[in-house]
Amino acid sequence: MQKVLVANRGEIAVRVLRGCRELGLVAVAVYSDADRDALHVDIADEGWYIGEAAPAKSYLNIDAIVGVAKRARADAIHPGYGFLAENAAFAQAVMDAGLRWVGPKPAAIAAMGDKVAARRVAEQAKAPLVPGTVEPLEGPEAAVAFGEQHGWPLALKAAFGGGGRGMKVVGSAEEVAGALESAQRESKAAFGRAEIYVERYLDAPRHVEAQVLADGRGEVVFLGERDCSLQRRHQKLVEEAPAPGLPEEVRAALGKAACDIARAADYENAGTIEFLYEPRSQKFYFLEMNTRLQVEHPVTELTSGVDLVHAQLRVAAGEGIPAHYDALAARGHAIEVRINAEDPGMKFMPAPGPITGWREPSGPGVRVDAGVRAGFTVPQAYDSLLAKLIVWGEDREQARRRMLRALDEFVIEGVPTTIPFHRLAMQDPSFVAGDVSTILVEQRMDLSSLQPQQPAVEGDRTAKAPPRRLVVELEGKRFDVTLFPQEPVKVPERVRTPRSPKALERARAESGGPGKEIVKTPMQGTIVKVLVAEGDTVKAGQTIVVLEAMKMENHVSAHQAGTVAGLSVSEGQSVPTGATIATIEAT
Ligand code: MV4
Repeated sequence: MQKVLVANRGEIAVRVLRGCRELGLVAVAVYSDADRDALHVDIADEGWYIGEAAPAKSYLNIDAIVGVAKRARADAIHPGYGFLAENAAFAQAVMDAGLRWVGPKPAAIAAMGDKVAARRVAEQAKAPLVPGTVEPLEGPEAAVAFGEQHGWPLALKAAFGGGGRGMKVVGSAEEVAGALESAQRESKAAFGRAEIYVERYLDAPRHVEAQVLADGRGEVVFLGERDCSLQRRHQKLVEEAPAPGLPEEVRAALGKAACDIARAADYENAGTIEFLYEPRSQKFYFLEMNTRLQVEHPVTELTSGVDLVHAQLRVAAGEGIPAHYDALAARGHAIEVRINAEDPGMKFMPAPGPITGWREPSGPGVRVDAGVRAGFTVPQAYDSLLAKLIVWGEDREQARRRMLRALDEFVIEGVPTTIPFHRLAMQDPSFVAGDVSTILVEQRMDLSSLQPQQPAVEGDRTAKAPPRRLVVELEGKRFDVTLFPQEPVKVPERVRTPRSPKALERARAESGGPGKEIVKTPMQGTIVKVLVAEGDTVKAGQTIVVLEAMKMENHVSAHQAGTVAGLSVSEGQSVPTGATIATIEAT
C-alpha cells in the first residue's frame, strides 16, 4: 500500500490525509466545486476534482470516486465518516476495482446497518441488549403485547434508521397503532424500508460508546470508552474520555461486550459500539454499532496514545495490531467540543458563509482538528462542522479548565459558532460534577443567556488577506501557484435588512386579526394526515395536520384554542411554505 485516496472533505479529510503522510503514504484528496479552495486539498500530495457541490454529484458519487482512484493510481481508499463511509456497496465497488478498503468487510457494514440484525449479533455474542424484539414488528398487537409484558413506555425504532431518526416513544397501548403507522411511513420515506422494531424506553440514559480495533483475524482490542451524552436533537456537541464516574468493573464488562460483538460480526478495522448506560443500576445496553471512524475519535487518541488513523491504515495493509494495544490503560482525561457554523442563540441554526478571521488556540494539551481557515467560504451543501477543539488534562477538572482557556483563545469571525454554547456547557453545574445525560442539553441546561451572534466587525469590513492561490486544472488534476497580496482584501458583509413599515403591516394582517389564528405550513411538503374537520373544537397545541417534508413527519399544530373555521388542505396534497392550512377562531 503506497497511495491512499481519501473520499471525504472537511476536518476528517484533513485528519486522515495527515495520517497518510505521516506513514509515508502518498495522500490523495478529492474535491467538489464548493471545495476548490478547501484546506484538505491543500495539505494533500494530490488533488482531484470529482464533481459539482451537491453531495450526490461528488462525495456520494461512487463511480466518480473509484474512477479518480484508478486514474490517480491510488491503491487504497479511506472513506472518513459520513458520505459513503457506511455504504456496503461502495466498499464492495472499491474492492472490485482492485483497491484496498480501509474499513470493515461489506457484509459487516450491511449487518450493522440493519439495526435488528445488529441486535441479533449482539444477542449471539451474549452482550446485554435493551429488552426488545430481534425481529421487525408484524403489527401493532406485538408492540402492545411487549408493552404489557415489559412495561411502558416503549421506543419504536426504524430497522434501517439509526442516529435517532425515526424513533417514536409510546406511553400506552392506545398510542401504539398511530405511532407505528407514522414510524413506518417516515422510515419508508427516509430509508426506503418500513421495518420497525421495539425496545423498552430508558429514561435519561447516558450515551457511552466503546472504541474497538480488529485485525479481521480474530484479534480485537478495546481502546477505551467515550461519553457522548451532551447532544441536541441527536447532534453530539461534547464528547469525553474516559466516561466520568464509570466504575472500573463496568468499564471492563463494557469493553468485553464490545469485543465480543465485534468478533461475532467478523469485524475488521476500527469500529464503535454504542451503549446506553444507566448510572443508577450501573447497567449498560447495546444500542448500535458504527462501522467507521467516529467524529469524536480524538478523545480516545489522547487518552489511549493510539493514533487511530495509523492503526486503520496498518490493519488495512495487513500489518495486524501491536500486541501492547491489548493492555493500554486510559491516561488522564480528554474533552472534545464541536465548533459548528451554527448560532446557538438562534436554536443552533446553521449559518454557512465566508470566514473572515480565524485564529486557533494552542499551547499545552490543546489539539485543533480543523477543516477550514480564514478566507474559506463554508459551503451550504455540507454539514456545519468547522473544527473540533480537543484538550487533554491529567484529570477531568484540568481538562475542563483547559477547554475554557482554549475556547477563550479561539477567534472565528464571519460566521456564528457554537463556542458560546461550549463556554456555558463547560460551566454547567451538572457537567462540572460529571453528572451528564442525554437530556442535559435539551432539558436541564440554562441556555437563556445565549444571544443571536452579530457579525464580529461592523461596517466596512476588511480582513488581512491570506495567501491567494491560482489553481490550474489540467485534465482533472490540479496545480497551484501562490500569490501573497500586499493590500487588505474586502470581504462581503452580512447584512440584515430591517422590515419596512409596509412589510410589518402586511405580516400583522396575515396573522388573521384579533381572535383568529391562521395555521400555515412551516415548510414545503406533502400533507399526509388531516386530523381535524371544519367546526371541530381544538386545544392550544393540538395537531391539525401531519406534513411530510425532507422525509420527516412534522406535526403542525394550533397555537390557540378555538374552532376550526376554514380548512383548506386535504391528504396527499403538496403544499408550498406558508400555505394556509386552517383558520382557528377563538371561542
Ligand atoms: C433509546 C433511548 C432510550 N431507550 N432507546 C437516540 C439515538 C439512537 N441511536 C438511539 N437513541 C435512543 N435510544 C431506548 N430503548 C434514548 C435514545 C436517545 C439518545 C441516545 C443516545 C444519545 C442521545 C440520545 C438522545 C435522545 C434519545
